[in-house]
Amino acid sequence: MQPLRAAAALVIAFATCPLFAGGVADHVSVDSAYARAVAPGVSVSGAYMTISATDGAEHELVAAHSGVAENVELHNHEMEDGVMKMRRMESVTLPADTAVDFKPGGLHVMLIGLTEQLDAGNRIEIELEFEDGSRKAVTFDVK
Ligand SMILES: [Cu+2]
Repeated sequence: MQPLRAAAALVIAFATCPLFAGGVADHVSVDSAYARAVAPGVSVSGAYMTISATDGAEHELVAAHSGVAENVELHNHEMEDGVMKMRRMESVTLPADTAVDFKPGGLHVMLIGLTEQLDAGNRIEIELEFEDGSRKAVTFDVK
Protein backbone atom coordinates (compact mmCIF):
# COMPACT_ATOMS: atom_id res chain seq x y z
CA MET A 1 0.00 0.00 0.00
CA GLN A 2 2.79 2.42 0.85
CA PRO A 3 4.55 2.31 -2.55
CA LEU A 4 1.23 2.70 -4.34
CA ARG A 5 0.32 5.68 -2.25
CA ALA A 6 3.71 7.24 -2.93
CA ALA A 7 3.27 6.68 -6.64
CA ALA A 8 -0.15 8.28 -6.55
CA ALA A 9 1.25 11.26 -4.68
CA LEU A 10 3.98 11.61 -7.29
CA VAL A 11 1.47 11.58 -10.13
CA ILE A 12 -0.55 14.31 -8.45
CA ALA A 13 2.58 16.35 -7.82
CA PHE A 14 3.56 16.19 -11.48
CA ALA A 15 0.07 16.91 -12.71
CA THR A 16 -0.19 20.05 -10.62
CA CYS A 17 3.39 21.28 -11.00
CA PRO A 18 3.35 24.20 -13.44
CA LEU A 19 6.86 23.35 -14.63
CA PHE A 20 5.86 19.89 -15.78
CA ALA A 21 3.46 20.76 -18.59
CA GLY A 22 5.76 23.16 -20.42
CA GLY A 23 6.26 25.78 -17.78
CA VAL A 24 5.04 29.29 -17.27
CA ALA A 25 4.40 29.67 -21.01
CA ASP A 26 1.39 27.36 -20.61
CA HIS A 27 -0.09 29.68 -18.01
CA VAL A 28 0.03 32.91 -19.93
CA SER A 29 -2.50 34.09 -22.48
CA VAL A 30 -1.98 36.72 -25.15
CA ASP A 31 -4.71 38.67 -26.95
CA SER A 32 -4.84 41.38 -29.61
CA ALA A 33 -1.27 40.80 -30.75
CA TYR A 34 -0.20 43.04 -33.60
CA ALA A 35 2.91 44.60 -35.02
CA ARG A 36 3.09 47.93 -36.74
CA ALA A 37 3.54 47.88 -40.51
CA VAL A 38 6.44 50.03 -41.66
CA ALA A 39 7.38 51.71 -44.92
CA PRO A 40 10.15 50.20 -47.06
CA GLY A 41 13.57 51.17 -45.72
CA VAL A 42 12.41 51.55 -42.14
CA SER A 43 14.36 49.11 -39.97
CA VAL A 44 12.50 49.27 -36.66
CA SER A 45 8.97 48.53 -35.55
CA GLY A 46 6.98 47.82 -32.44
CA ALA A 47 4.72 44.96 -31.45
CA TYR A 48 1.82 45.19 -29.03
CA MET A 49 -0.46 42.83 -27.14
CA THR A 50 -2.47 42.23 -24.03
CA ILE A 51 -0.80 39.58 -21.89
CA SER A 52 -1.91 37.97 -18.67
CA ALA A 53 -0.96 35.15 -16.34
CA THR A 54 -3.83 32.72 -15.98
CA ASP A 55 -2.74 30.59 -13.02
CA GLY A 56 -3.28 33.11 -10.24
CA ALA A 57 0.46 33.64 -9.77
CA GLU A 58 2.80 36.47 -10.70
CA HIS A 59 5.19 35.81 -13.58
CA GLU A 60 7.94 37.60 -15.43
CA LEU A 61 8.30 38.13 -19.15
CA VAL A 62 12.08 38.19 -19.52
CA ALA A 63 12.70 38.32 -23.28
CA ALA A 64 11.22 38.14 -26.76
CA HIS A 65 12.68 36.49 -29.84
CA SER A 66 11.82 36.64 -33.53
CA GLY A 67 13.32 35.81 -36.88
CA VAL A 68 12.05 39.08 -38.36
CA ALA A 69 14.58 41.31 -36.59
CA GLU A 70 18.21 41.15 -35.57
CA ASN A 71 17.37 42.33 -32.07
CA VAL A 72 14.14 42.04 -30.15
CA GLU A 73 13.87 43.95 -26.89
CA LEU A 74 11.26 44.72 -24.27
CA HIS A 75 10.80 48.50 -24.04
CA ASN A 76 8.77 51.03 -22.15
CA HIS A 77 8.25 54.75 -22.65
CA GLU A 78 9.12 57.12 -19.85
CA MET A 79 9.07 60.85 -19.39
CA GLU A 80 12.58 62.18 -18.84
CA ASP A 81 13.07 65.95 -18.44
CA GLY A 82 9.75 66.47 -20.18
CA VAL A 83 10.73 64.29 -23.13
CA MET A 84 9.24 60.89 -23.85
CA LYS A 85 12.03 58.35 -24.13
CA MET A 86 12.21 54.63 -24.68
CA ARG A 87 13.86 52.51 -22.08
CA ARG A 88 14.89 48.89 -22.33
CA MET A 89 13.32 46.65 -19.70
CA GLU A 90 15.19 43.70 -18.19
CA SER A 91 11.83 42.06 -17.64
CA VAL A 92 8.15 42.90 -17.39
CA THR A 93 6.17 41.72 -14.39
CA LEU A 94 2.85 40.03 -15.09
CA PRO A 95 0.90 40.45 -11.85
CA ALA A 96 -1.49 37.72 -10.80
CA ASP A 97 -4.94 38.15 -12.33
CA THR A 98 -4.10 41.45 -13.99
CA ALA A 99 -3.72 41.92 -17.73
CA VAL A 100 -0.75 43.97 -18.90
CA ASP A 101 -1.21 46.09 -22.03
CA PHE A 102 1.61 46.59 -24.47
CA LYS A 103 0.48 49.61 -26.49
CA PRO A 104 1.82 52.58 -28.43
CA GLY A 105 3.32 55.10 -26.01
CA GLY A 106 3.82 52.45 -23.34
CA LEU A 107 5.25 48.97 -23.09
CA HIS A 108 6.18 47.44 -26.43
CA VAL A 109 8.22 44.72 -28.02
CA MET A 110 10.87 46.57 -30.02
CA LEU A 111 11.93 45.01 -33.30
CA ILE A 112 15.35 46.42 -34.24
CA GLY A 113 17.05 45.70 -37.53
CA LEU A 114 14.13 44.23 -39.44
CA THR A 115 15.19 41.38 -41.68
CA GLU A 116 11.93 41.33 -43.61
CA GLN A 117 9.40 43.87 -44.76
CA LEU A 118 6.47 44.28 -42.37
CA ASP A 119 3.51 44.85 -44.69
CA ALA A 120 -0.06 45.20 -43.50
CA GLY A 121 -1.83 41.87 -43.77
CA ASN A 122 1.30 39.85 -43.00
CA ARG A 123 1.71 37.78 -39.90
CA ILE A 124 4.90 37.40 -37.92
CA GLU A 125 5.82 35.12 -35.07
CA ILE A 126 7.40 36.33 -31.85
CA GLU A 127 8.41 33.97 -29.07
CA LEU A 128 7.90 35.25 -25.55
CA GLU A 129 10.28 33.89 -22.91
CA PHE A 130 9.37 33.66 -19.23
CA GLU A 131 11.32 33.47 -15.98
CA ASP A 132 11.67 29.69 -16.08
CA GLY A 133 13.04 29.76 -19.64
CA SER A 134 9.82 28.44 -21.17
CA ARG A 135 8.68 30.10 -24.39
CA LYS A 136 5.35 30.84 -26.01
CA ALA A 137 5.11 31.38 -29.75
CA VAL A 138 2.61 34.12 -30.57
CA THR A 139 1.36 35.19 -33.99
CA PHE A 140 1.18 38.96 -34.48
CA ASP A 141 -0.93 40.49 -37.24
CA VAL A 142 0.90 43.23 -39.09
CA LYS A 143 -1.26 46.32 -39.51
CU1 LIG B 1 11.23 50.87 -28.20
